Amino acid sequence: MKIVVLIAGLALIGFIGWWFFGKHQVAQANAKVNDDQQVVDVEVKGGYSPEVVVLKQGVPATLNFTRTDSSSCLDRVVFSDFGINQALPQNQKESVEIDTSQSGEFQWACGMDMFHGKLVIK
Ligand SMILES: [Cu+2]
Repeated sequence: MKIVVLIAGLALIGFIGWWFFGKHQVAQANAKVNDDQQVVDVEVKGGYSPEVVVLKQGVPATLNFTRTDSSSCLDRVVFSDFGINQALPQNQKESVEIDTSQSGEFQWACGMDMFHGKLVIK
């Protein structure tokens, strides 16, 4: 009987550890850089995937947003630092051009500022 309790205890500790550390992982993607263009695909479904996009400074960048979520909450994407506020029709790939001349971290959000993503330009 003791061994069962011990195994159950260890399993629980393992589960808590997995849960705890799992929570801290954020989907991140580095842009694929070809010659003088970099492109990242972002899926919009209950948030943004990836949530953090790393871009190379000085290389023109395109983010391709595809909203598969039917929620109207996510039907616009706003990059306030870049003056971008673009509609995202459902199940359609929408390209957003990003000026990468400045390095830094820039947030993007849905039209209501509820869901967020982050650009890291370096
Ligand atoms: Cu929203």
